[in-house]
Amino acid sequence: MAQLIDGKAIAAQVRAEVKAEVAAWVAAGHRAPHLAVILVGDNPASASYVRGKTQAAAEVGIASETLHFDTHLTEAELLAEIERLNADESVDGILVQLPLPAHINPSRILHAIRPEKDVDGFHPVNAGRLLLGEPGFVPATPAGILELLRRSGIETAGKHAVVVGRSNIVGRPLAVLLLQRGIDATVTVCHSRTSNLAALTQQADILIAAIGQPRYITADMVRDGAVVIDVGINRVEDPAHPRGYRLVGDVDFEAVSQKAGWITPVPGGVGPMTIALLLRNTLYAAQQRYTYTYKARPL
Ligand code: L34
Repeated sequence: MAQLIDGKAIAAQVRAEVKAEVAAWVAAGHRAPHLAVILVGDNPASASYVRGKTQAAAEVGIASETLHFDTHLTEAELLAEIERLNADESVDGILVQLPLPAHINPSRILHAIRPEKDVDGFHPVNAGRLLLGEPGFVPATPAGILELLRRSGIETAGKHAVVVGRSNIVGRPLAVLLLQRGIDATVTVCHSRTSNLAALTQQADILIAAIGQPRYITADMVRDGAVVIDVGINRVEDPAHPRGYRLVGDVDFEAVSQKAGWITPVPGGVGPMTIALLLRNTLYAAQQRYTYTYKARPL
């Protein structure tokens, strides 16, 4: 039976650290860090994640505002809004919640955010810095996964990490982070066109599932004692549930938790870490500290 990696508890610890640092920053005479979140349209999941972000910001003393626009907002209008926030000296961090409506080109929007305010780390300048191992903003979900491993005392050096998924938000940046000096994993990246996926996942000491398919990773794909990190947040219909749906990950938790050594639950795993690390990035944006480094050894 796997040990649970309690993302909810670890995220609370990170938030407490951010809260203390924000308090010290403000006590030193600075204004509170300020995050602007842009939400376009009415995707209920996006609205709920954004609420989670602004609520968590308030709890740690970060000022935030949500700019909520109708789904018909044009790309030009959104670009104008970003230009306004780029120029606003009182705004430290800008986040555009994804996905955007189909008529808006997400790259064009993300490229318009000043890299110094890009707390999501999605701007090509920050992506390039990450690739080169230079100081920059690291996307919150991959950074959160590294914190989960580090704070659980899980060794990464010399381990075989298998990342399933190659998105710009999770898979790719995570693979690059795992290779970073001080983390020192050996990394395999798999995706929808990988042949014989199971043969690769079975070799993982650390298996990260970021596919976006409910319960895609089954027990036969996992090595005994492996560390399994489930990034998926899939809503599946469940009439028995008060909300009419249930959240399940990309991992078949029930079966895989019998075999893995460590596992993250959904909900309560990676999701809360994404929010906690966004807050940390926002504090760093205010402090103009565009980096953090990971220690190879646990805290
Ligand atoms: N720009 N877009 C931008 N940045 C991001 O970092 C995100 N992401 C992903 C979607 N779009 C984005 C998020 O914020 C996914 N994501 C996210 C954030 C938080 C949670 C899930 C996804 C989260 O809080 N999950 C909870 C359950 C929430 C619920 O009940 O619905 C959990 O325990 O997993």
